[in-house]
Amino acid sequence: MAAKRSSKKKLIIGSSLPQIPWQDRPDNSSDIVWRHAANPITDWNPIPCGARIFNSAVLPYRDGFIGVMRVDYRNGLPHLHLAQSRDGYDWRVDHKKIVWQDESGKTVVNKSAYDPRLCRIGNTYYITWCDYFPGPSIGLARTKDFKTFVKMENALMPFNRNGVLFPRKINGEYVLLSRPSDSGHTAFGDIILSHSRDLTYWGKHRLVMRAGGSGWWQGVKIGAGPVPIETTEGWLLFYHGVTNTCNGFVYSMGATLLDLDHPEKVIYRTRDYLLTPEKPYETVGYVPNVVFPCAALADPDTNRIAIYYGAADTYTALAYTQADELLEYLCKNSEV
Ligand code: BMA
Repeated sequence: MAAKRSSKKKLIIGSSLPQIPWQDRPDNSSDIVWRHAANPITDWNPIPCGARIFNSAVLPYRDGFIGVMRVDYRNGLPHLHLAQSRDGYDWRVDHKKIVWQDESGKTVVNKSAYDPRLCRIGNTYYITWCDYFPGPSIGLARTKDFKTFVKMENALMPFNRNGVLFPRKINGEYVLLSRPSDSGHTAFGDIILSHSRDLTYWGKHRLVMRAGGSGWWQGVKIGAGPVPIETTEGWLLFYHGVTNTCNGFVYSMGATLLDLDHPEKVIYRTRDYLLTPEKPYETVGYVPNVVFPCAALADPDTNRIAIYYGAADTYTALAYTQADELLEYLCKNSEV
């Protein structure tokens, strides 16, 4: 799995990541996105207090990787736990949940927290997640050392899910993607973005993409996945698209390319899904038929991208793609 260096045109903007988790596409596959052969990388009851770890966030940190994991407890409530890994596959997950403090250092108690995303802006790491306000809303916290976590003002009020920050300011402002929803298993949802100068007050809301399109896989609702990857061609955003069946929702993954300076402008959007529940760990579990991407690692030197996704609300799994092939595919197979 050692990274082979490549002479391909560099598309991804960012720091080299030679230790990116990686497997070449299997010889018998022509898929644009392919699964890690040893999926899933977490199993049922992974830590004493936790029944399942899935829909989790990962970033490179020091000489390995750091994770903010969604851990669902045996009482059904989700919480966020810190995790560390040398290789991105084998995770040491803290047995205690992350403790937040407010700006004055006082402990903040959360009823629940789920679907985290982890975003580095400069030397600060921001966590966004679905917070209990009451009702789902976008929680926001920062840390510099993964020891002290400052819970900031909630970015957006209920009901809202899938808050995802861009990894740098755009035109001098922070930008946050989100998906306004209801308090339950929302049967609608579009991706919008909001701007802020100080990460406290958010406004200038813009519609990015609506659910729907020519296929059914993203017809009910869509939501941003991992933190967008900056490329020379635009922001590459993986997202989930949901369809409804007689047996309930099915969550698949697509991708879109957003304009670098005006990310509410969609350049391309996948017509067909890139990943849909097929494997037993995706089709069978606590909630069957879910693939839910929450993190992506990218290596500019090789155009490699590793995507972490939750499978069946039970497992953590990995998939891979090549940025150059994916962008070409997006261009040729776009809704837009
Ligand atoms: C969504 C979120 C996700 C979950 C998905 C499928 O509404 O709650 O955390 O993976 O449903 O159950």
